[in-house]
Amino acid sequence: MKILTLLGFLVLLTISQMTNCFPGQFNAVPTPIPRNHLKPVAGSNFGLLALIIIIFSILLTPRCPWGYTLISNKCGRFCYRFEAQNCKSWAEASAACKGEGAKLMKPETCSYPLFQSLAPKKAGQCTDFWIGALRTPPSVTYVKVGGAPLPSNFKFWARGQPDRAGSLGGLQACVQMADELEYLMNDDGCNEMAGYICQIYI
Ligand SMILES: [Ca+2]
Repeated sequence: MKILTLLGFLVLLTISQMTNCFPGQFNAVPTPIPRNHLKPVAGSNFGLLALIIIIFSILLTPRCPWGYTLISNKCGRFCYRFEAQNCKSWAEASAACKGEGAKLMKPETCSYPLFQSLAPKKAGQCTDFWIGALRTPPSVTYVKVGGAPLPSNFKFWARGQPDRAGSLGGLQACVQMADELEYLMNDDGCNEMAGYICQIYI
């Protein structure tokens, strides 16, 4: 919207220069312009307008950081990056994303199928991927990064998950896309080592 407002202003400014008047002045009696002066002036202003539009479009268009891919879908515009070589704990993965100005991928209905389809192709040394959701035991409620609740009946949980399993009793508290569960969601121990997905909304 800011870009449109700016471009609108620039168009108005250029038109006003070409016509020698501003909004509200169009009803004034026009001053005859010598024919031999009109064409060069209009041409130079259009060229200037085009140049300004190109420069501002380049400067103001949001871009993804290096290594990220831009996606625009029902969720909005965002950049994402899979990390499948440096396996980390959930907290380490979250810190790594923050260091890049991103967050762990937020599980949302509008984007989960995309990530689910990409995950098998992105898998490397790490085959599971941490995403942006966890709970704080003894609470059994999962939350997404940002604090919104992630219901236990969210449609992308794998069958039987979240089970809050763990050898010490219910310690699974961090959410991943699990290779062995067709990249549906599983809660796992937060210190397990896995890949991760960083995401930036722009
Ligand atoms: Ca589990």
